[in-house]
Amino acid sequence: MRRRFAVASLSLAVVLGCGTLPAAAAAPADARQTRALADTARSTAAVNAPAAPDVDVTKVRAHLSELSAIASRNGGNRRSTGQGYRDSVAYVKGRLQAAGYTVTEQPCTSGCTSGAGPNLIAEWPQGDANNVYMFGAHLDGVSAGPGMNDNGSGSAALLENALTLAQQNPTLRNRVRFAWWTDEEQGLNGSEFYVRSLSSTQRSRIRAYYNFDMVASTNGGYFINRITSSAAAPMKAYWDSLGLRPEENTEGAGRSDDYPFQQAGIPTSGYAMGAGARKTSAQATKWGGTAGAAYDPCYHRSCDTLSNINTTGLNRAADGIAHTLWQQAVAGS
Ligand code: DTR
Ligand code: ZN
Ligand code: ZN
Repeated sequence: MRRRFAVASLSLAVVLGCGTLPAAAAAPADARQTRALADTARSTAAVNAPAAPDVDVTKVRAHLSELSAIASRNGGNRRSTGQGYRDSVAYVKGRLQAAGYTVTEQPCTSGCTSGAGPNLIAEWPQGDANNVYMFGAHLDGVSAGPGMNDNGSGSAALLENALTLAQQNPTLRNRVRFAWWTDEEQGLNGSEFYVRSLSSTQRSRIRAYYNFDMVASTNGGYFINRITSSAAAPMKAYWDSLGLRPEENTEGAGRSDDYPFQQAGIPTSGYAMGAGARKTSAQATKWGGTAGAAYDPCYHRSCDTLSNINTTGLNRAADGIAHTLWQQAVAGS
């Protein structure tokens, strides 16, 4: 997908005050404030960011196949306390390191289930470290099954985005950090530990956190967390450009790893296609699928396998992550 987004440059013009803040410019103090605002906007938002590359959904599916094989070798699951989770961490870490990332395993030393494996954090060493855009997904699953949609889907879409960024290596204006969380299924424990581990200065550098949990539901919808927020704007612009008419992720509110960031006052958004809640008839008319049935009929079940993946939805999420990352962090002309 290689489109230019008029909507992004329009809203940037408003932020920069291109002819839109005349009153503020009149008084010297306000002029200083206006300049400061413009400087902030210039340092955080990409001006004419180049179009994001297409993220290859075949490669995203290949990561899912690896996670599926890992579950098969380890009793059929990737729960945070098991070898299936630790092998998942090793797989993602190995791929990231081979691509040139600085990767950190963060042991969860409080609040996690006893024996839970670590969070995995990877930062691309380019761009302004004072302006961090963070993208995360939980890598653990439930005990009942291999957890392909929940949340191999978000984990794999994120991994292929990280590898695509490394391969393209564009000039970055802002910093990009990726996270794969442990122990989400027992209470958002890994992400909560991470947010608690940050100093207030480190927290204030995170301009937005984007979460990806269940982005390939077979009877899914197109949901965006905090859809009207400015953090959500590039996520929404991309799905709007595909004519998907996304809705607020009401089902997932407070139920995934964006919540600890939100509670800490960090802007959040993300994509989801839905879990155990049922699709309405209006949604089935808009998006197709079965009204009255769960968005993901295999939610937290043993049938959450490779067959439980909506490849079209997965592709749209992976490409929208790239669009958002490019808009927020890649340098423009
Ligand atoms: N993914 C779920 C949390 C969850 C429940 N409903 C939704 C809807 C959309 C996204 C996420 C969720 C879990 O981890 O169990
Ligand atoms: Zn989940
Ligand atoms: Zn779950």
